[in-house]
Amino acid sequence: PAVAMIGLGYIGLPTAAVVARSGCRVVGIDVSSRVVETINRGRIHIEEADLDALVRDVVARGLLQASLSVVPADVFVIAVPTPTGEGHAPDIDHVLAAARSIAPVLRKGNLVILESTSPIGTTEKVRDVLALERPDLAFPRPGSDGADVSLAYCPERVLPGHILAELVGNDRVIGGMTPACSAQAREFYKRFVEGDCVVTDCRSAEMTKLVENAFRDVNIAFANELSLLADALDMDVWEVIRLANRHPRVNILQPGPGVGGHCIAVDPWFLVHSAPEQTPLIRTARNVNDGKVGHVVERATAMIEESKGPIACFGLAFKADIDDFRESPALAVAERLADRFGERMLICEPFISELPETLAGRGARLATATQALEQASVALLLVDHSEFRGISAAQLAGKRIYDTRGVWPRLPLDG
Ligand code: SAJ
Repeated sequence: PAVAMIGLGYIGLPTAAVVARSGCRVVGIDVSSRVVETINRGRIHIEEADLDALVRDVVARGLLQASLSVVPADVFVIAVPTPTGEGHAPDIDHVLAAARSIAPVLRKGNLVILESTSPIGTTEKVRDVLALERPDLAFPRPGSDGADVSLAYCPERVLPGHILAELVGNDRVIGGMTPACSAQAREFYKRFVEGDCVVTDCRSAEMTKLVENAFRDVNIAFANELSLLADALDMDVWEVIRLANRHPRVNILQPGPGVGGHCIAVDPWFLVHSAPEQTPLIRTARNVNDGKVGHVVERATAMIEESKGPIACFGLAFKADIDDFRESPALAVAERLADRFGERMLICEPFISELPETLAGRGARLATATQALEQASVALLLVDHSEFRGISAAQLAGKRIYDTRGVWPRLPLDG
């Protein structure tokens, strides 16, 4: 089949490339002319392992091309951002705009798939938008047969850094508007997915995606709460979690400076927003994780006030070995510390060549890990990038240390 991928971001581009590799002709549509031009040159605009070689190959073979405008196709896949707005309310404007953009080229027999993480009920809203724009076509409704166009919600669930492997290997939830829609969508995913393609209805699929990320957020919040408790009692949270996880039915995730990225820090709000009264735990987990930044700033400030000389901050990204700074707690901590101590701060971040203005403007300087370790009297680990994991006890000796990720060797001087 001919496939149109709407949105060529962190999910859309790798998915388009993998679908193209399976032998489909794919046209990727994006609103950014820079993105379209980059891909048509066989290049990529995001950082993701092995994606550059794959895109170069499928573009060279004529299987993938990018375009600013929507073209007719057999399958339309929508993978556009769904941010939160005022009061953490979900914003599905990009999804509805994508639906409007494909409406004019829709034909009988087409399949429309929504992959964007979305509040429960969004696929039905997409259907209503399409039905309004195309009164000449019959769209599916649960419990009735005979639609001209099929519609399904099939959430992406790939981990940044491992996207290409997980796109193929992970199980996939296929939520059709009707069983016939599910069957058609399943056939599409079977072309490139080696994991199981499990069929359900679209609302269950929408909720499943949100639940997966909320589960992880709640588990990390538990770990972060334990880290506050351990700090209050002057204990080592990493040691306690490591030991507790030796129990066959306990699996606690790792504390850190907070939860970042555009998924786990955002999606649980979609659930809270759809039933605020019923979701105190999910909301509290969000607040615990967001609150961790303040705790780290407070503890680091106390340590910095007791010392003189440069302060080294290791990492700004939202997690290890990633060039993504969206909702990054590490960046938030560094910015808040820079308000008071900017002139003393040396920032190590292997994924940037220039500091953001929020830090540079407050006097902070970019440094290599070696430079920072030579000069600093306080070392603050915010992101466990591979490069920082290798820092030795000898390199840290004589400094005040705050390791928010629990990866550095423990020293007697540990804060
Ligand atoms: N984090 C911790 N402690 C941990 C694990 C993570 O503090 O033990 C922090 C990270 O440092 C980071 C944040 O959580 O700031 C999120 O990182 P992550 O690696 O947990 O997840 P993401 O946001 O990169 O990707 C998640 C994944 N969801 C799940 O694992 C349930 C991925 O499979 C989803 O596809 C993705 O969200 C998405 O797009 O929704």
